[in-house]
Amino acid sequence: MEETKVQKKVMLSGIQPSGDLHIGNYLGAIKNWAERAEQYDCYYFMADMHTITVRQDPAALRRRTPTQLAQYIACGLDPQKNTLFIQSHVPEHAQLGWVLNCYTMFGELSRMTQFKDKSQKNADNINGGLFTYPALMAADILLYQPDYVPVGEDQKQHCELTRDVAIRFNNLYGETFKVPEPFIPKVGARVMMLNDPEKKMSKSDPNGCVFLMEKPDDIQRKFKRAVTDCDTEHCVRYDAKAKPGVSNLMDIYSAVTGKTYAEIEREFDGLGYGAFKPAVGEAVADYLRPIREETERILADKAYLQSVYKDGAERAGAIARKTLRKVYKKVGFVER
Ligand code: ATP
Ligand code: LTN
Repeated sequence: MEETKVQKKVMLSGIQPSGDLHIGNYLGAIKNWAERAEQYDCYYFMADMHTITVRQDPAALRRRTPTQLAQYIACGLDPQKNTLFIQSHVPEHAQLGWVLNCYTMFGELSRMTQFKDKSQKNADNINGGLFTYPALMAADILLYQPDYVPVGEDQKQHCELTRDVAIRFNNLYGETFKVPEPFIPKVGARVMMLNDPEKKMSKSDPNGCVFLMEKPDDIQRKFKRAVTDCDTEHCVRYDAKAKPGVSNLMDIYSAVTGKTYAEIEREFDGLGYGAFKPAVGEAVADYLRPIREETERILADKAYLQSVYKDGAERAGAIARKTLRKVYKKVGFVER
């Protein structure tokens, strides 16, 4: 009997190699990628073109991009089964990015909270790229016609803009883009700084981050020092509003152990923060150990990494070219 081939759904996401990956990036995005790598047809890339919206040290960027690839693989993304590539290796991202810039409104871009945050942090370099960045992100996504975009909570707004741009384009020119959905985890979608639980953990603000490559002792030290809440009860209880520090630690602990909030509350009943913080530190250090060791092993083989990103760019390029050709035709560009 002839086997019917079921078309897998497509997932796509990217992370900027603008700093070392931290547990926010992992729990908000990569964990979801890795857990679904078998079920979906997956495209994951290093968003190097996005990083230059903020000044980068070129040597550091050149080093971080393949390191991030090694981390993707170490987190469980098999390059045979997933298309892993570097954004700047597939020129169609920039090409579609330009087209979509012309279908993204000034007002829409002005409302993006990431733009507002980053222009505040980089007041001396509020460049055009920082402002129009969501149009490039829309291109990154729509080129591959994905069903889902697995990201952390902070990227939801950009994903919604992508949907609006896709719908606008489809309405003007007929069905061109699949309209994708963001895929946001239930736990870990917004990991907060350990030293300031009111602020999102962010690569460009390394104090308070726990990095994937950190050694267990350093991880332990950061968790022991984590800011908890100055309430009087001192008990481990989930309440994101009244107890943001402890709730953040509970999110992290839940994500790495699979325990529910109720189970965690029971486990630390009567023990207080003094016992809870080192327990979270230990759980995170244990969880990250194999990822760090595997990353180090993969990083030692430069030729392998090169072969992965070369192959990835070829596979990604083949899909991207098809979509771009369709778009160019629709808007009226003459075929070469
Ligand atoms: P930058 O400071 O350069 O903006 P970042 O640390 O905020 O970097 P991004 O490259 O913007 O990280 O994000 C990569 C992915 O990780 C995105 O899907 C984003 O939603 C997710 N992510 C980033 N920070 C967190 C966080 N604190 N909690 C959960 N997910 C996060
Ligand atoms: N904007 C994202 C990174 C990013 C991305 C993408 C995520 C660039 N292109 C496409 C998902 C899909 C960020 O800053 N975290």
